[in-house]
Amino acid sequence: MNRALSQVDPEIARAMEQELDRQQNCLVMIPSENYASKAVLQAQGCIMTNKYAEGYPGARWYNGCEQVDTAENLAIERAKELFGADHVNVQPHTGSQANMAAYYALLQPGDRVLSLPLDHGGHLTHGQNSNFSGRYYRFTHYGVDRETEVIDLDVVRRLAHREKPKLISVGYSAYPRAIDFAEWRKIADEVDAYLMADVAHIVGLIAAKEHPDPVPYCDIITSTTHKTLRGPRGAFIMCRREYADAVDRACFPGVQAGPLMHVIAAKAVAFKEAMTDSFRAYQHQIVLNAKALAKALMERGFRLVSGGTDTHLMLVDLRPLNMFGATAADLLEEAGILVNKNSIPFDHVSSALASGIRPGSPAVTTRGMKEPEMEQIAEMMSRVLHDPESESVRKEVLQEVRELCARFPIYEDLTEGHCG
Ligand code: DSN
Repeated sequence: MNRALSQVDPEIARAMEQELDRQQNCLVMIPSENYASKAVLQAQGCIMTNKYAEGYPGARWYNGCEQVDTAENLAIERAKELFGADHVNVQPHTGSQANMAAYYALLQPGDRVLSLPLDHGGHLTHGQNSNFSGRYYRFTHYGVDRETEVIDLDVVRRLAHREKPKLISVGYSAYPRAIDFAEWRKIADEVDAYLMADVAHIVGLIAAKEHPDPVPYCDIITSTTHKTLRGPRGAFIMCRREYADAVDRACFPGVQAGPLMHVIAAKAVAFKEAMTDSFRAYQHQIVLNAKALAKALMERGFRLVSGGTDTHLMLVDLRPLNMFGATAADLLEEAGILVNKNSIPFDHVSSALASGIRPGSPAVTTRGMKEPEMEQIAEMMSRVLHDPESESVRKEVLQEVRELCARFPIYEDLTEGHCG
């Protein structure tokens, strides 16, 4: 029972050790990834994983839930305080399941929904054909404008009046511009639709008031906890008081059964961390760093979709370099820089190749990097992508990345890839 992981399963222990090494020695520019604190990691690896707790605090289907009730109540109360929400459900296992529960709470199969499609920056669960959302609900999509590459609210308004959706979805995975939720509320009210925000990416910025607040304007808000919020891998839902019962019933027993109580405990820790001045300063720096990176990339000739960013991420259009996003991501990985390929609006190639990449600043900002390092990263990215034939350039950059990473350790007191 008490043997160490490395004794019980040396192969997994070794993979974790190497993962720690990888995370320490590369630049994570994937905007949905981050480094959770050691406290969050410890909570996520705790004994609450052993407990079944279907139901909600004070009303469980199993006995022995006193301590997990404490954890869940703390998570709920902290999230309510952090965001000023009427009601919070912290049980969704993932962002996709939070969205599934949100639709389940407010819609019937076949209801109409208006959303941004995946290839313009939305998410699979925003009505993609191969996803449950596209199968069970009737989605109509608005897109970004071909010229400005931002969402044109006049187009959204016209579509809303034509389609009369039951729910309008706002909030995205690959859209670099701020969202004016008050304007979206007006459109939703004009057609008597629910307004739902999926803030999985920007939730940390919202908590720190670095992005407009959806809470006063949206009926329901879904989010992950592991991106800019820097918590454990998971999700939660906020909603207006009148939808509280529907949301709770949708999460359990609607789309999930046993909640992951160890992850809920870690969510409580993350919400507590997000109430601190240092978290607010971190979110402020995320935005400064993203803007600095965007500017430095544009100065080196890269075209950014919509001309820049207001948030933590940006989309780089690689068509002028005659390069696929998939190729760019592989070249950069060889040089120690991790980005993800990403379709750009009106892309002519498949999403498996994609014409863009989606760099972001949350993880490198957690390491303590600031504007000068963003300039250095842009310079290294430029050297790699402007000279794709040169293996020696990638080797040189890899060496520089290693040196930069050594100056900004991720977990000073962690020597194995786990906290136990
Ligand atoms: N996979 C997430 C992202 O990278 O944005 C969205 O679910």
